[in-house]
Amino acid sequence: MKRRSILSAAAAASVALTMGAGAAKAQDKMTIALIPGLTTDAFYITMQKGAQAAADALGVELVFQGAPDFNPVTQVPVLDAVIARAPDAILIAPTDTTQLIEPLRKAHDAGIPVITVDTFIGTGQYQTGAGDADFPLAYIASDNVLGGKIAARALAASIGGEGKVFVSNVKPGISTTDQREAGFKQAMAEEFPGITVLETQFNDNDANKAASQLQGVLAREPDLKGVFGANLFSALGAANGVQQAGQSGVVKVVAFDAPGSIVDNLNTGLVDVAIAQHPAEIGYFGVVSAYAHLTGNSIPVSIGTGFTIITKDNVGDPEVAKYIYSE
Ligand code: T6T
Repeated sequence: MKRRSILSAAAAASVALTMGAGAAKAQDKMTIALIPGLTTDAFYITMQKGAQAAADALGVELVFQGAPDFNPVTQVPVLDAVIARAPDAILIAPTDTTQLIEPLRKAHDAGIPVITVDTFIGTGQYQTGAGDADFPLAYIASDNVLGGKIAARALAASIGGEGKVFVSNVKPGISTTDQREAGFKQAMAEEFPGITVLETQFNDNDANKAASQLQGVLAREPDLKGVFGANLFSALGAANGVQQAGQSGVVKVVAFDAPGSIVDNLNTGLVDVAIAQHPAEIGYFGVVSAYAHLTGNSIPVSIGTGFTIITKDNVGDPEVAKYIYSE
């Protein structure tokens, strides 16, 4: 009898605890973490704004936590700290296709759904049952191969279809910039036989390094016609290098990404074309997708967002200028 009453008291306490936890949970806001490639990049700041807009609309708490540079060595500890806080879902721009697989698997094994935004792990083919990196639920990003092809066509048009060009890029192993370079080279090879693509210069996301590399290439190849800057810092640096060499408007620059400074660069003719991604859209649909999954809905495994091509001629149009990134 005594034993029975202790058991039933324990059972009652456990029910009360469960109900208490449930009631507390119902009042708690759902928490979605967004881990960018780095925190001080206008691209990810704009993505955060889009994510926040969706979070506000859905009554979700958004946590934005990242590292100061684009590097798996600094991103993984941030991810570990986020996993320890047990958010309801993680949105992340992984900084390396292979080095983030195992760290992200920890989140997956802990029951935290993972969606990658901007960049992917593995091949970016998720939920296939194949390979060791198919566990994220979805990938939301620009079509970066297409972006590279658009850049090639724009640069080819700027230089009249002939001459030497090169790609200023970050480092191998980043899905987005690898795909842009691949798309650029593919379009050049297939569509512009008069153009020679020189060896890619890798700048580690350092605009100063990209500027001095541009000048190094120009010293070796004085008839250089153009450069494709494959992300914000590569493009900014390559354009600065062209300017420092006194070659503004002579060596043509096609820039991926559209920070505020691109407006001046387009207007002065230092940059011919800027390919703006739609990072706010990526962040918005990242949060909406996580929310849909967490509330029992199925979600698309891949969502592609668009580009806006910005030139001197259209940068004054508010419908175009709205795609310039927030700082
Ligand atoms: O180009 C974006 C992003 O898409 C890429 O993955 C990394 O670089 C940027 O953040 C721009 O700096």
